[in-house]
Amino acid sequence: MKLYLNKASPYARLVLVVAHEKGLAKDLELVWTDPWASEEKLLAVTPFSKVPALIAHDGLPLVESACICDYLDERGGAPRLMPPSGADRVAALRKLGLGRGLIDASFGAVIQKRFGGDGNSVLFERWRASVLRAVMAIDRNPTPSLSPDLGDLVIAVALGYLDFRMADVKWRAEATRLSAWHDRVCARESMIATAPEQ
Ligand SMILES: N[C@@H](CCC(=O)N[C@@H](CS)C(=O)NCC(=O)O)C(=O)O
Repeated sequence: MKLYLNKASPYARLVLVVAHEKGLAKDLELVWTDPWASEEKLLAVTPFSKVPALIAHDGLPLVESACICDYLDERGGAPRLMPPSGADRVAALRKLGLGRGLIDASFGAVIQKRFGGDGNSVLFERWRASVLRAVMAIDRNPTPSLSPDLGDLVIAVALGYLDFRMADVKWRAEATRLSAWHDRVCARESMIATAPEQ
């Protein structure tokens, strides 16, 4: 399988974390690309020129991080990162929704600042406010687990992205329990191996 990615993307990092957790990292050929440059090699795989994108085991492309994570979770066999049913699944979905929302809001704010021209734009302020509210909503939930399911991993990646790209958001002072959990979950091999870079 081929994974198209870059070193700063939280969406690509999530897919790579899942691959590590499922023991599939060794089966991935990593293709580093700049999605903003709309390179031919990436456009041949995805019409959106976004990372992550995967060439799956059948030789065909798969896009969108949620779809790729689902595919890898099934392909890597049991135990599943996404609980199949019951209260565990609902809890994982709850975390997944908040974690994905946090990635979307923080990535949106970062991109707005980079391409929107005016860092104080309405959209930037709106997404930044969502980021702060989302961290507090996650902190109000039961502490994420150190035997992480997919929801926990999304939250770990989302908070890592805040540290990487929005260091001015002092979330650790506001959410100390979550901060302590994040330090510990970041000691996992999957998180160390995928730490973001400029
Ligand atoms: N919904 C997509 C979002 C992927 C995404 O926006 N990736 C960014 C990098 S973090 C990208 O490639 N952006 C290039 C662009 O929007 O043109 C997913 O979950 O995979």
